[in-house]
Amino acid sequence: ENGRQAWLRYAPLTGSKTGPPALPQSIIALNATQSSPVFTAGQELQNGISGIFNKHLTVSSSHSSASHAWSLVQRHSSRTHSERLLELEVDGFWLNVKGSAVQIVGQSDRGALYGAFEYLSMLARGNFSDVQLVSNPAAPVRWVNQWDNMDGSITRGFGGASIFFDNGVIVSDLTRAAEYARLLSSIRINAVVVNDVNANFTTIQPGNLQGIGRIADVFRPYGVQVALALDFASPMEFGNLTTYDPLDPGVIQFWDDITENIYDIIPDFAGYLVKADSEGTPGPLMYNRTLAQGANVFAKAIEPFGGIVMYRAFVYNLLDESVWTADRAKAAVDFFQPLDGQFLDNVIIQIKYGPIDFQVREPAHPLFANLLNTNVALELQVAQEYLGQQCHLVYLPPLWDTVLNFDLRVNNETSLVKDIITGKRFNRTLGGSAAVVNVGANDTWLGSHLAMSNLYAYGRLAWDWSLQPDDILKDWIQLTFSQDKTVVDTITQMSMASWPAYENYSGNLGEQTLNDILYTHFGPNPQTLDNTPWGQWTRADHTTIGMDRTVSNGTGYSGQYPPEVFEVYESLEKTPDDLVLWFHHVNYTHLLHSGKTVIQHFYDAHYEGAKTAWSFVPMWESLKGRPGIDEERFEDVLFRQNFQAGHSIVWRDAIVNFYHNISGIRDDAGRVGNHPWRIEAESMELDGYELYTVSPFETASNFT
Ligand code: BDP
Repeated sequence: ENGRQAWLRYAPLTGSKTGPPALPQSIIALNATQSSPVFTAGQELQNGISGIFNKHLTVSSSHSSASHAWSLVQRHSSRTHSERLLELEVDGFWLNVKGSAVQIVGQSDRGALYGAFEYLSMLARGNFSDVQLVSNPAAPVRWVNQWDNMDGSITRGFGGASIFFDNGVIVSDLTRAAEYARLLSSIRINAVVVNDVNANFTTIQPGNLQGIGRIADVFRPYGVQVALALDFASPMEFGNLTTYDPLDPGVIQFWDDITENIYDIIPDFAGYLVKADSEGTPGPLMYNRTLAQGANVFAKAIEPFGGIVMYRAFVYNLLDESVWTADRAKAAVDFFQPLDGQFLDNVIIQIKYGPIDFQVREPAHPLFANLLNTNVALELQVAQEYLGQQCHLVYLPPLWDTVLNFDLRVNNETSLVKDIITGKRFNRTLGGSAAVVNVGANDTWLGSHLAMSNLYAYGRLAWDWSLQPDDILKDWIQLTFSQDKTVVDTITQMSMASWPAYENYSGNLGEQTLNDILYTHFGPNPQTLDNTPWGQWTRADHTTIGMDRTVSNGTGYSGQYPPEVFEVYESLEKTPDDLVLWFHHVNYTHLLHSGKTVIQHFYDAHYEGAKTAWSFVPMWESLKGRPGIDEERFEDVLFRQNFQAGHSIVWRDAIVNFYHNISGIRDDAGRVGNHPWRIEAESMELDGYELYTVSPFETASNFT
């Protein structure tokens, strides 16, 4: 059990009380050509049933006399099937289980495959009930973004090298790419951007485009389409033009030609992702063109082929010194709101969940409330860049939930972020989500078995944003480990406690993640937060802390929200504790709604968070030998939980010492600076070690 099969293990059922269900005699995959997802569905059902029940079923592609069969069809015909099929929307499926007679009908080829995966998921979880289920996606765009680079590295990759690229080209062995497509398809992801947003023009050079075509070929049987991130300056860097001005006829021609080449090789190519004018990347602003003019060049080129353009809202000028003193959180609305309505219909603005950058807590991005005539999508990060880099267990859906279910009150009406991104709130036809995923060549994919719950949950949510984080988790645990109640309950408890714990020991009250912002984005380094162009500011001094983002006294960010939300955030009194330092600059002695002072909250939260992380070790240990908890994965997870437990103490002590030193305010509970049981490195005598000045000093064992 090395984790490579993730949640698609199809292991024999353990801990199930009921016997096996009445199983059909054969599988009929109707109209299935070899590279079609319907064909894949037949294979997957065959493998799944064989793994779970040790029963081998034949697969055929035409109707036979078998009465107990699965039929998979590409498109429904209302003559032959129930009325409910009329409810199917794009990519939807119908699953009809009546004992041993099972029908799976997809609205499209991949819909049929989704239905097969759904049926297998039920069986693998020991759910043998009859169902009649119509399932449709919340939105058409359910993408993942790889941040893989052509040299084989992965930006913020913590799970090994790229499964797509090496040494400037596409790898010859795409076995892992096909396995990844299988995982994605089982959670109904329909497209992957295979290269990093900080794109390199070499990806679209002819030789590499052929390679991208090979990736598309291994993805196709799983109904997953390929998309590419573009380098805005390619016309100059590779097209030999003297400009990349989006309105220049030569540049327009360049993108038209590239697009045509791509579709020649990949007829079902999904579209482009564009990071422009962001952190120093080239973009239309270079030529005083608007972001809409930039986006629309790609949109026009790709429109005849049915492709779309995901244009990222993560636009700010890192080199502009004024962002150091102004407020980067405001940049996206400042840039995009005036352009609302100017983007073509096949452009989607891809917006991170918060206005800074995947922090442990951020308010919902105000841009969601400012684009009423433009398609939008949500950008999440399965990669735990700021959230422990897969060395810490942090189950992310509870964090995502704070944004998805946030009511932005646009025009004083209910406007949940989840209804805005699906297009429902403002009647847009295109919308959805993308998640940054850093799977790599490691057998565990993400470098950590437990981190895979985040990828699984992302797909499930992208299909249905109303699902509850703990329900998704339980499905994942059953598929990944077993149905054993102790296993399910324990991992659920650990996972659900993990994001609050991480927030407690890494950055509270909306100060963001207090980690090393200059380089690693890992581990505590609160000193690096202020005065950087990245805008993760806390504005802490000896007596006060927090960023005043009010209209009355601060940066004016709170004014980017609709009136009802603005009124809450503008007021120190009304702002919830968990975002108070995001919006307000207060004394360390300011009393929170909880009745604690800010500084005492820091101290308590850090001790509590570390204690929770610590408790994960005995919880995990208690699962040793239980059904589904094999030795290999047990040891691997234990190693990581021990690391997290230790590192949470590093976090705790670094942060509480930092604020203790800077504020000079003592901890009511007398813990900070008081470690009677601790053996300092300085008191040890070890051969071969020498003293070293640790920076920042707060992370050292005894300040030296
Ligand atoms: C930041 C990452 C950086 C990405 C950037 C982005 O550190 O590597 O390029 O986000 O989203 O969080 O473009």
